[in-house]
Amino acid sequence: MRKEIIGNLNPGDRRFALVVGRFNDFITRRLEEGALDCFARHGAPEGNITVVRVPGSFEIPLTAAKLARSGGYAAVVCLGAIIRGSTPHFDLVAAEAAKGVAQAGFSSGVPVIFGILTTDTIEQAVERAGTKAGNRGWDAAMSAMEMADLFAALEQ
Ligand code: INI
Repeated sequence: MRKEIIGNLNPGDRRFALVVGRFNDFITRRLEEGALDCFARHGAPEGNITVVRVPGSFEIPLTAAKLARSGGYAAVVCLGAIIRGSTPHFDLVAAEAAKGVAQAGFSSGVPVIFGILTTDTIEQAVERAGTKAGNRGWDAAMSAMEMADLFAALEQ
């Protein structure tokens, strides 16, 4: 019979880390609120969530890799906001953040979730941070719970 392995949206008693960029914090605070709300509404105890703050998205991958390698977390959620309108080096920061977050997952073997907005305008960022287009922080927390549960199932 066909076997299917899936992760459920169940945090259990697992611990999760959030790495939050302070740059564009009027957006990243909303992403953080969305992620924390999502964990709470799915039953994760507040004490099982650790929030780590870094200057900007460029610093997120290194920090996420350190947390992921620590062995203390079932998944690491990366939250940042890179807005083209506000920087000439948008492409550089965005590319490094995306590559780095992926690398943090590969090198640690722990799910590291990409919740970093990369938008052309501030309006687009606002739309993805709890207004018209949902909240990417919430979505990232969902992915973290699913991947953590999936990885636990894959280890059995
Ligand atoms: N960091 C961001 O998270 N978003 C941005 O839009 C951004 N801009 O505009 O430059 C940004 N830059 C800071 C960068 O992430 C580092 O913190 C900084 O370069 C120090 O290494």
